[in-house]
Amino acid sequence: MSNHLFDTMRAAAPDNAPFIRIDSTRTWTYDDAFALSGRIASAMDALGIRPGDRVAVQVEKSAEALILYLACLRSGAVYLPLNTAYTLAELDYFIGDAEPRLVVVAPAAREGVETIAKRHGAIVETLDADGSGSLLDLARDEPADFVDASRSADDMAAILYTSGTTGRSKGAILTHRNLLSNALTLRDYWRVTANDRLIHALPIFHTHGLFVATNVTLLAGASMFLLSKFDADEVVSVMPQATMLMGVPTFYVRLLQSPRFGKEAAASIRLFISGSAPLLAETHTEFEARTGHAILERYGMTETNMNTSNPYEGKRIAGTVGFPLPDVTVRVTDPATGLVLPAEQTGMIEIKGPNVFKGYWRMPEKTAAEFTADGFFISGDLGKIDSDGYVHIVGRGKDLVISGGYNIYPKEVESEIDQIEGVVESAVIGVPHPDFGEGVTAVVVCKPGAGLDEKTIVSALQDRLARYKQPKRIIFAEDLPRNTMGKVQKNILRQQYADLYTGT
Ligand code: MCA
Ligand code: AMP
Repeated sequence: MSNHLFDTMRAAAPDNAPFIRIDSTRTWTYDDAFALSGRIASAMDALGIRPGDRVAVQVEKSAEALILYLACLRSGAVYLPLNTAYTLAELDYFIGDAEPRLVVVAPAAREGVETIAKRHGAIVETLDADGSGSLLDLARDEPADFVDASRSADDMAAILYTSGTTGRSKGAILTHRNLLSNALTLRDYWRVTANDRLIHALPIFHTHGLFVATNVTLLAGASMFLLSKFDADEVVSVMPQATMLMGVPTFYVRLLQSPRFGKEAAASIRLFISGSAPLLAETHTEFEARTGHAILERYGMTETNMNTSNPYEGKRIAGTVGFPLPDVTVRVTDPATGLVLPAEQTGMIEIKGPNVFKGYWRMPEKTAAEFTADGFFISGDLGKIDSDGYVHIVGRGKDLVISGGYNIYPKEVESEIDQIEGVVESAVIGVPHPDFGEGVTAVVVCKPGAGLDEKTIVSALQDRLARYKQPKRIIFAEDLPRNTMGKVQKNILRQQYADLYTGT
């Protein structure tokens, strides 16, 4: 029997080598991690989890949480990570849609989640940030030598939910092939080896922290410093022992604000990588001036894993996302005609390759709508490929805000605001924010005398939307600018409030 992704991870693990470094006294070797993953897989088997069952996980970052992901791969379960910021209202949708057999949450969240889980026929176990909880209690006495489920390249490994410009979130199905092919490509492209020590400060419920950072580390037999979250001070402290950092642009903006950060702190680092949101050219330039390192920017999506990367050797050009990865085809088409455009012309970025997902969970029509007839995934990003082959992302064809690397779909926020008593309508936009890149901003039209202010709106959203989706500022307006078709002109609003957070 073979397990497409996990077999390769196991084969890449060096004997007796560190995998997860928590601090100077606590390290998980590959052997430790694989043994616990076997115990957890055995415990899940005893709970009745079978290959193809979904396991939804909303827990704080920990070594045990990463090992739970490995346990799911081994047992053939489909791993479904959920942002810890999601409210119960948001969770209800994901659990109802994915119908997981098992939901793993923090002990403090058990009661609330159990009500939802029961309604959808799922069982609940717990895992806390310190590794305690009912799941590991069950795993403790189980055997470590689990017989891995047979999984082929085309089998589902994970479902990651991404919001949509219309309607509810869609679960992107990632197969064993998608994850393995992309991680091997990145490992080789970025020259990651068993000698590397990655600073892992990203959340582990998204592609960046889960697949890019973790799978690449595993497939190189490298190790990682697992930090619970990004804290510039902590990152600078651990840096002298590390060789790589992966982050969203906000990481680099915040590092540059730290007086402790500079050439000396970065002396042992061989590679700084940025992605998930556009890295400002000025951040790239300032970082290079301060440290001598050109940040390597790459471009990906939940549906496709990573598509392009600036080169390891060769020029890393600020404001570009580099070249298509070796096994990925990237093209730019005319959004009106679908015809492929020549170099330097801007259009829709489309992607094809083993990295591209299998489809949206139980949404065949939505899946079909996002692929071209010849099998390219339509990214929704506007860009061009220059005459040297570098890909540039120049805008978004989709109504999306990216704040600190998290995606926020305005439609979702607008429909929550519009339900508030006294609101006539709203438009949610992203405008430049010095820390988060874009700041979620709502322009709201109220009924006369509604008596709404910023505070009442924010508190109405509290239990409905994750904190990072909530507007940082709310602006009240008499009406929204519309074009002759009646469509709200968000570009006008973006221009009007462009200086809201930067004050320039
Ligand atoms: C936290 N807050 C945020 C964000 N994060 N608000 C807007 N955008 C955010 N990203 C809220 C907090 O709840 C808090 O609210 C207030 O803002 C300030 O929190 P702060 O302590 O400054 O935030 P933090 O905890 O330091 O987090 C900021 C962060 C974090 C480090 C940038 O958001 C982060 O790790 N982002 C990475 C996201 C990521 O991994 N994206 C990859 C997606 P209050 O104080 O009012 O309660 S994968 C992807 O995009 C594709 C595939 C790709 O290409 O990688
Ligand atoms: P997600 O839905 O979280 O997978 O986010 C994917 C989106 O993030 C892409 O469609 C892009 O719009 C954006 N993105 C990711 N990496 C970059 C980058 N390096 N530069 C600009 N945008 C990026």
